[in-house]
Amino acid sequence: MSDLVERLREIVGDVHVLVDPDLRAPYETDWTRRFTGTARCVVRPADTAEVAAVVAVCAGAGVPLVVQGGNTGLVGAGIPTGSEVLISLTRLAGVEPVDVLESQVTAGAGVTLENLQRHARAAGLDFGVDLAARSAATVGGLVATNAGGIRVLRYGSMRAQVTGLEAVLADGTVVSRLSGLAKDNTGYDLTQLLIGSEGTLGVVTRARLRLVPLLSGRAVALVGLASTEDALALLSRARDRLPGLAAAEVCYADGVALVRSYAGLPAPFATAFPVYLLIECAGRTDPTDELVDLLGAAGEVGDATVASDPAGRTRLGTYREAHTEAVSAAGIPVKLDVSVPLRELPSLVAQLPPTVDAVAPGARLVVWGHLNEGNLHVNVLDAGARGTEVTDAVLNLVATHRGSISSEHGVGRAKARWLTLSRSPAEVAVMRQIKMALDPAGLLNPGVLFSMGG
Ligand code: 2HG
Ligand code: ZN
Repeated sequence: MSDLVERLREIVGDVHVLVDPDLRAPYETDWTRRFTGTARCVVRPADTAEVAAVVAVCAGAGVPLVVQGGNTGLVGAGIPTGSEVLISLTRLAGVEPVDVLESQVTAGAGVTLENLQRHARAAGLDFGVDLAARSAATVGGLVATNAGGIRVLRYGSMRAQVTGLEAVLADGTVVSRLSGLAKDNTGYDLTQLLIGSEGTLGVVTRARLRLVPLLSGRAVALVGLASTEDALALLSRARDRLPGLAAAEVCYADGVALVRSYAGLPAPFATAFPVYLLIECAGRTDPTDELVDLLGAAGEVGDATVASDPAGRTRLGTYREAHTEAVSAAGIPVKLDVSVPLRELPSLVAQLPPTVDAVAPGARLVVWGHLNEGNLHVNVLDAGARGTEVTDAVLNLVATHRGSISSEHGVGRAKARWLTLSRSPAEVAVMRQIKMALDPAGLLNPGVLFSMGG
């Protein structure tokens, strides 16, 4: 056994260094099965001190590292390429008692979103980020990718929830800022720099997180509409008239049909619609009436159904939330996650089918997303060997609409070669300088964000 593996075993214990290919396998392929690679070994440290020691040993040996949380990422950022040691942070699963006065909590990088939500709710509070992968996605991964999800409309993305971080830098140094001060203007904000850096600048080990009020009054409406324009018009009304507006999620007929056959769901309405909008309202009291009033007065609404009981809300939410699973059950998709200014959204939606068809005839396009942020999840099934062409065509189309090539999933390895469609040469140069300053040997997540040699 190599000297490096022996030293890693001394740090974390024999059983937490996985060398056997069968034991490594679950860490080496992503959830979609699209990204796969080989790690020298998988290391499972238990705490910050062990993470720091692992990083220091690898840095001393000049061995690159890949950092992984719940392995729910969608851009290949947590998957090794061959020579790396993979650090899995799932054992950093400790969470401190909720600080109700500050409305904050400190959680380890390995705490799942679901456990964090449960912990906050037990203290009468809630967490401002929610997404479908909640049972496996971890705090460290949410921070590293600046995760978005369905509540961005109300609470902002992960960046807005983090008041401080503890992280291990590329040489093993620990930086810690967990006091959670609401006001703190003392120079560069390293916390915000690390958020969304996709494991390229440091390994997040703990996060101090802001909590939000627990709103038990909830109502969900599924609305059938004729067009994306109508969905935007209804969103605009909802923003104006619904103080409790909590989410506005868009999906389309093809995706809903796929979800229905995957989940065995009935048609939501007697008539089929091209576009569906899921609107959620939340408040301290039941917001059903305000939602029903709005829908009754909105000329765009083709049909609508509203639920305020938990089972009914989940039933309606499934038409939207099961999209990712339904797509994955149908094949290995090309997954793109883009955003454009809202006024560009209808034309982007209209141009996507011919754009994909031109480079991958016969491929199946499934589109859904977070309407308020102009964020579309563009999934393409049956693209065969044309995945790169599909990615290239769609991301270039998005760039012509002044959009972003990654709205919430990150750049990872999947989009690294297209980074310049969203970032100017001057911005990329600054980003590279920051990377050089914090990780001069390029040991943290090589190939993520910046393409290798590019
Ligand atoms: C969602 O909003 C997630 O459903 C996953 O961001 C999107 O699977 C996808 O492409
Ligand atoms: Zn999303």
